[in-house]
Amino acid sequence: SIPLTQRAVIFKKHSGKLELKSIEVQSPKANELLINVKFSGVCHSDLHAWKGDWPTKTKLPLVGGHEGAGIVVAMGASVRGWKIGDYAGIKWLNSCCMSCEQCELSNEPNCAYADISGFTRDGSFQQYATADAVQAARIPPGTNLAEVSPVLCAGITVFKALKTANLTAGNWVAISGACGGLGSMAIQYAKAMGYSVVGIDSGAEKEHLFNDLGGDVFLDFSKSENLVPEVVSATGGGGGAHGVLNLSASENAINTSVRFCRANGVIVLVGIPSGATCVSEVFDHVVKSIKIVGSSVGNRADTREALDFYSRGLIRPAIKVAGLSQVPQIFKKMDNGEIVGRCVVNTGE
Ligand code: 8ID
Ligand code: ZN
Repeated sequence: SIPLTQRAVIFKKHSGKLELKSIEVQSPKANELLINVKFSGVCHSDLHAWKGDWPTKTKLPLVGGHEGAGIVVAMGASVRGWKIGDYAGIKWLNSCCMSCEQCELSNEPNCAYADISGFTRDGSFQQYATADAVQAARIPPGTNLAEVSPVLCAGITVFKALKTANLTAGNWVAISGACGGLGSMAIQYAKAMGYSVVGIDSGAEKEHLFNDLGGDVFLDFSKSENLVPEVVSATGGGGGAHGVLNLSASENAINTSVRFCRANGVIVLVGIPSGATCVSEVFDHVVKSIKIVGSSVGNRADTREALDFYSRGLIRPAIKVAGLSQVPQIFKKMDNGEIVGRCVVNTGE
């Protein structure tokens, strides 16, 4: 049976107290599932939402979280194709309009009417959360819900970013922010897609994780004098990586990364440091004919495909599981760049 109240991490104002409180369980609207969230990943976007440091505004008070994996316990009258007991995922894109030009072209994350979990609506840092049944992720029965949760944002996002980089098997991809939540997934998707990986991050623990996950060359930004020639030489001297993913929340990292891309390569911007601008020297940009493109999460097909990599054992999220009550401590470590892989919270602890 579904309880009337539940545990949630909620905040009333930006950078304010993150309270573990008992709040009401919502009823699903006609188009929605009610999902008993078992585990939720903690994404750096949750930290941005708590700080309120992006131009778009969150709802307040807010329950954050958008990597929630759980079980369908109720659904609205117009839901089709789901049944009680199915495994389902709460994603960043909770719903979109499905009728605007962007949705029609399958660019669902770019819908102007997008409703965002843990941002414009309450998310997965609670035991029961609602999700539009059309956008909710379908997770196969028997899946390890703790392990799959980071696929629901980090996995989908980096998989779509790699598709956007438009590489060929054997190409080099440079990943800046390689051993945080997104990076630790990107290394594995990139290897599974047949690419060679240069990872940029810092510290011995992250270097160890990078090697464990099958990365090829690790460069420590805290020890490097100049990353540009180091990436160029690590990638065989052809002028840099064929593709660059920027997965860090560092403006400096972004502006360095545009300089180690090979001619005709693609730089994909994913991390969103507050107030940052991307600076690319026009001469270089033109003469090397590089492309700098943004990429925001993924659509339903990207979701299905990213989950399929996990189900087939091609990727294995590097998670550390903690209790829901640990969200404040996790945010603090994340702010200091100290998270190795992805932290996942158990909503029951
Ligand atoms: O759809 C999207 N575009 C999307 C989806 C999900 C997340 C965008 N994001 C954004 C987040 O909002 C955040 O801005 O991607 C960024 C990274 O999210 P994350 O992977 O969840 O963050 P993390 O776990 O804190 O990892 C960041 C890594 O970057 C490294 C850190 O050491 C950490 O491992 N890093 C930093 I800070 N500075 C660096 C630098 N100068 C750096 N790595 C390389 N060079
Ligand atoms: Zn996220």
